[in-house]
Formats: sequence, C-alpha cells, structure tokens
Amino acid sequence: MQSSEMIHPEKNSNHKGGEMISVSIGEINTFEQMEHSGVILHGEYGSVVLTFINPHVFRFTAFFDHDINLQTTTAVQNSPAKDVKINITEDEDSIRIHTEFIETKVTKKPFSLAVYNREGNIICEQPDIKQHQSGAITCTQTMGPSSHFYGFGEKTGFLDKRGERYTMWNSDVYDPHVPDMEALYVSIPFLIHFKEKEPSYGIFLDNPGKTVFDMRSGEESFYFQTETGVLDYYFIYGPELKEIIYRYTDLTGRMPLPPKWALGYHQSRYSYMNEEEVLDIARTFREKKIPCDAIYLDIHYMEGYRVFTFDRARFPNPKKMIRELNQKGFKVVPIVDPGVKKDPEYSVYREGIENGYFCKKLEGDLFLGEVWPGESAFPDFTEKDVADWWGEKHRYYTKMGIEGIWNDMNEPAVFNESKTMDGDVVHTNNGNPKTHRALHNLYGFLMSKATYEGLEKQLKGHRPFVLTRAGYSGIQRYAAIWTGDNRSYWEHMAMSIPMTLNLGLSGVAFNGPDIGGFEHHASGGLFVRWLQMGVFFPYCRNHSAINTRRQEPWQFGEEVENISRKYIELRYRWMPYLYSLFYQTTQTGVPVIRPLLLEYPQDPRVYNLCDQFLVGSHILVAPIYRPDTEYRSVYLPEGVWYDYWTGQRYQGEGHILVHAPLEKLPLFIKAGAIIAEEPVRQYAEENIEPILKIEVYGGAKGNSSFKLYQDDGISTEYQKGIHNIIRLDLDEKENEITFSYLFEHQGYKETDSALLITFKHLPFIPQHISGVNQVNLTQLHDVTEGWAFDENTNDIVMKLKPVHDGRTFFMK
Ligand code: MIG
Repeated sequence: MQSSEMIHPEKNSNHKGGEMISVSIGEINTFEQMEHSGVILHGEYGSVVLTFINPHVFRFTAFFDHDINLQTTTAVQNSPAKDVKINITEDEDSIRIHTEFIETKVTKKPFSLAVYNREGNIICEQPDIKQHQSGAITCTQTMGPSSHFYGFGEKTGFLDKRGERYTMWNSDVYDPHVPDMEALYVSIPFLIHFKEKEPSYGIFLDNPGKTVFDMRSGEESFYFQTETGVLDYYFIYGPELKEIIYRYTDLTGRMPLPPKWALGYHQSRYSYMNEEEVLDIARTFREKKIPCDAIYLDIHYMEGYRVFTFDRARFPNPKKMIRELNQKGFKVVPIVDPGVKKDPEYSVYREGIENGYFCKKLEGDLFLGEVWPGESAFPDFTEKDVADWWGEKHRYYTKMGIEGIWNDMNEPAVFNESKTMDGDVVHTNNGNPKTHRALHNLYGFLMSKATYEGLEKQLKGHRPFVLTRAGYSGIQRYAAIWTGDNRSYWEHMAMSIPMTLNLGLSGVAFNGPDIGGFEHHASGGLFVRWLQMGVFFPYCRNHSAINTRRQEPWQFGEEVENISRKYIELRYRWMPYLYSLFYQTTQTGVPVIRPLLLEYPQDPRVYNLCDQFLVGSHILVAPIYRPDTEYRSVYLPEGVWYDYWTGQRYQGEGHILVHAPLEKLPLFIKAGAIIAEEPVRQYAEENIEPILKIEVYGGAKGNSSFKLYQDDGISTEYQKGIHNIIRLDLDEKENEITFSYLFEHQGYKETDSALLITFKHLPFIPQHISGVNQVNLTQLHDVTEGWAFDENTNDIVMKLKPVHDGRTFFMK
C-alpha cells in the first residue's frame, strides 16, 4: 500500500522546489580593528574577520549565521602572533590593510577581496563567497592561463591538479585507486596556487568536515567549499614555493626528527601469522645480508582482533620474540586499529564503557560499528582524557620493547553503508561538542596524536614512530603516512610518484606507498623496479595483502634478490645524506623528495613532470615504470649532470634517452652535489666501524653546500643540543678549489674513526692541497691523513682524521 510519502515534495522531480538560494556577505557597512592585528568587517548578511598571523599570512573567517568565534582546530599550532604590524586605510570604496609584505584590499560594495604584494602586483583575487541553503559555503578565487595547482595531500592523478576536483573526506578505498577518486584516506585541505612568473600563494582551508576543491568547473576561477561550520582559511603568501611550504608548516607544524631506524627498509605482510614465521623472516634478512630495520605485525597477531592483546596460540611469548628480534637489530611495529571489540569480558572495552570513553549519539546511545573484531566501539579521541587513556594503553606494547605503532582503519573505516562513523555522533571535544560530520577528518589525526604522545611518555627518551593511514593537516607532527591499499599494478607504481610528491608539498614529507603493491600479485619485474624507486622514498616499506604472491625481496629468484639487496644497500649507504635531509625538513618543512618544480620553478617543462623526482636538490631519480622496458627518456633540468653509474656527463635543459636494463635505475647527480655516506649497515643501529665518506661532484663552476646532520639517531637528546650540524662547502674557481668542513653546531661527540672525501669530476687535477700531504693510492690505506690521485677514475681521494674542528682545504 502506498502512503502520502509517494508525493513527498522532495521526491517530485518535475518540481524543483524553487531556486537554490544562496547569500553573499553583501555590502560592508562598518568595520572594527581588533586588539591583535585583526579586523572585523560587518556586512549585510554576515561578518568576515581577517586576522594577521604574520606579515605573509592572514586568516580569513566568515560568519553567516554563526556568532564570531575564532577558536581553531588542533591542526593549527601557532596561536596568532600578537605583534604583526598592520596599517589600515579606508576610503569610500575600500578598506586596505597593509603588512610589511602584502596589502589586503577589501572592496565594500559588494564585499570582495584582493591581495597585492609590495610591488603592487596582484597575488590573489577573491570575488565572492556564498553561503548556500544547505549551509555550505563556497569561496571563489580567480585563476589565469599560467595557474597550476599543487598540494591537496594524498590524491590520485598527476602532479598538477589544474582541471581536477577533490573532496576531503577520509575514506577507506579498497577499490583500485584511479583518477576518478576524489577522496582517499587522508585529507589535507591545502593548495598551492602557483603562477608562472607571478607571485604564488597557498590556501589552507581549516575545516575537518567535508570540503571540496574544484579546479575543473571554471576556466577563469576555481573554488573551495565547506559543508559544515564556518569558512575558515589561511592565505599564505610566498612568493616562492618553498616559502609557502615553510609558512604552511609554520602554522600546522613540522615533523619531529624520526628515529633513524624508521628511515631504514621495513618489511610487512598481511599478515605474518605466527612467531616462527616472524623469526624466520628476520633470520632470512640477516642470512641473506639484506638490510632491514623493522618487521610489522598485521591484525593476526591479536586475540580475536582485540587491540592491546596477542593471540596466545600464534604468539605464545611475544616478549621473548620481541627481545630476540631487538637483539638481531629489528624493531617490531604492530598494527593498532581504533575499533574496540564489544565484549564485556575484554578489559579495554569495559574500561572504555565504564568511563564513557567511546563515541556516542547525542541521546547517549553508544555508536557501534562492524570492523574486524565484529561489533566495536570507537574511542572519542577529541576528549583529552580519552586520548590520554588510549596513549597509556600502549604501555602494553612498550613494555615488551616496541617503539613503533601502525594505525590503520582510522578514517575511521566501518563496514556499513556510509563506510564510516555515523555523522550524528557527537564528539564531546573537551567541552565544545561537535558532530562527527563536522570533525570526521580529524579522527585519525587525533588517534595518532594520542598514540604518539603515549609513546613519548613511555619510551624513556627514545623517539616514537607512528605510521598512520588517515590524517589531516598537521599529521606530520605525529606520524608518517603510507598511502593505503594500492595494487601491484605498474600504473600504481607510476601514480605513487605524484601522490608522494604532493603529500610532501602538503607538509607530510615522511610518506610512501606499499612498495611492490598491496593487493594483486607482483611480478619480479614489477617488484624490483618499484623497489629501485622506493628506496628513495622517505618512507620505505614493502607490504602485501593476504592471498597475494609473497613479496619479500627473495621471493622472485636470485636476480631480483641481488638487485634488491644492491638498492636497499644504497639507501643505507646514503643514510647520512637522507638523515640530513630529514633534519632539514624538521626545520623548514621542505620535503625530502621533491618534484623538479620545487627546485626549477622557472622551467615550464617541469610543471607537471612526475615520472622523475629529486632527492634533496642534487640527486635525480627517473624510475622505469613499465614492464619489460629498458629505455626511457629523462629530462635533465638546467646545470651539469652525471650518470651515477657510468659518470657520463650531460649538459642539462634537455631530454636524454637512457638505457636501463633491469639492474639499473636511471640515477643522476648534479654537479655541485655533496653526498655524505657511510658503510652499509644491516640496520640503523648496527655497530660497525664508522667511517664517514663524502662524495663531492665537481664541474658546477661555482658554490654549493650541504648541511650534514649527526646525532645518536635514537634518543631525544638532540633536542638539548646533542647533535652536530656540519656545513660542507665547495667553491670551484678556474684554477683553485676550496672545500671546507665547518661546524655550525657541535654538540654530539661523533664516533667516526675516519673521514674519506672523494672529489669527482674536478675541472683540473690539483697538484697541491693545503695542509694535507700527497701519497699514492696504495699508501692511503696506511696513513691517517693524506690525499691521492686515482688514475683510473680521475678522482681525488682524501683521507682525514675525524674532524673535530672545522677545516678548509685549498686545492690548486
Ligand atoms: O584491508 O590490517 O590498508 O595495510 O594490511 C583491511 C589489514 C585492513 C588495511 C590496510 C592494510 C592492512 C589491512 N588493513
């Protein structure tokens, strides 16, 4: 029987229920200056607050039907500076607010916004903001023919996001990731609007509800849109890309220095099923001398998927197993999901219920969702007490010697129609309750924050490592990200490059995909090509799904095993270089691996180049990402480049065709490079004779420098100054070369037993080096200091005692 519902007005498609109604701010009638570098603009239909955070950054907050409330999300860590000098002038049509570097012009009738730089060039033009009937707010800004877009965190597609549209809504996407997917696990509502030859800027839309960024619908404008809450964004002036990233990470924080072991090669599988299997994997790595720092435990380690438990049949003595692994130099990283199994006999569930720690509806009903353990409750991490409790629970692991935790399913993923928690769950949020709909994208962030802070307390001065699948802006302060359930497809290998690079541009340098692919079956060829590239990604883990072909480096025969070893060894050899890049990221936010765009923003050929990337600024990686392929074209930007394997010299700003059989990854070093390396370790903390090696690539005819960072690699002592920053400088002139080794900071007693510096491709063969005697190559072995000319390679090799004070060498 049908009821009147059949003729519900919203079901009747012939009748559109009137036009979509939306309002603008209207005319600005009055404005007030706030106490701290801000202005409130009162319009006909709403108010706008501009708060100046620093001379390059302001916050734009629009209130239509909300009261003015300038609280921010926890993504923003720097509270507004109190002393930004602003200067306000008003005339009939406009209000202008100047800082030292920008002028923000508000047009009054009707309201619109434009930002100019000191030279009077327009940086950003915002004709309109509108609130729709649904409450959604759209903000439109203009773009031009030279506009390109980067950032947006973890997204499919190519590097340049012009012509794309994305939704920020943390989603568990098991389907093969394709360009149509507007939302994945992580949401970083941050974009860089890069304009060729014009000043660039960034926008950080701080709204953890659903937001949309559309660079597709318009030719002359793009928009971003919120679904809930107020419109709250930060305008971040560059003009340079690196400055935008610096300022964005100033707002949302930078990655703390990870322990060195977290930078090693990691091995994972869904799942290593029991103690014997885990120990066997560990043994095999050491037997085969393939360096490895960590083994992961996926969901089968738990008792019926209950977090903070071990299955007693599979892992009868986890403490002993972990001790044994630690002794072999392996760290163990177990998975921890947010869902807590509904089971009145399970202490974690009981505690959570008794203390009211789980997410609830407004009416008080517990939110229960189906995940691995069956019906489960979800901690409300928005509440400080709950976060503290969750952090504290990790003592269960840390007591066993665990120093790293893997957070999965924390979008949160739920096996229901919406794939996540109900939108009408009300998070208590420390006295400022908000619906899940409004805070969704923060759930994973807050879980990893709670985890990180718990570990920090428990690790007795060791640095925690947290890996997360979901996240929001600022997640870099707590966790590394892996990019979820990709597949063993060549297309996914190729796609992982721009995905990783854009995550890096979005503040999350420490990230990477499942190397070899998670679902589907890797071939040896795919695996080894992916690994060759993956060893240069900041986060380097091989992970694969249950029922897929095994993916440890020795599963594809001897050739693949040997090539894999060689490339993993290269990662470990270059560890001092990589570690120093990580350190730089902790200071500037500038990512470890970079699109060429970041270093060559004046070169239009690199604006969407994403099948090659830079490690730091002087190493260029151009992976082969097609099956049975031995040739590829590589673009070398401006400058002089050397093939790493053959030493062949190329003049940049052009394409070359590279021959790269399976064992060869096309790898190029730029003249001027200063690369620090050490002998291969099997794991980061292996105690071997520590010889620091530095390779200097000449031929740049100019200056270059590198800051080498050293500390103990594991403790937080570096924060108290127990570290070294060594500035290595190369200055190449027509007939004299100067190389210096100077301490910018000296706090760590490094244990290097010797220092070996190799100068390659020098413009002339020096006859004399100040302060060091020439010997022949064979003598070099026996002397404590000396230099020699290697006739086979034309290299100059210099051996020095460990340098405790700075030194400068003049070569003639
Ligand atoms: O697929 O814990 O992305 O890395 O191995 C369901 C099992 C749940 C998803 C993660 C994947 C992990 C898997 N998890």
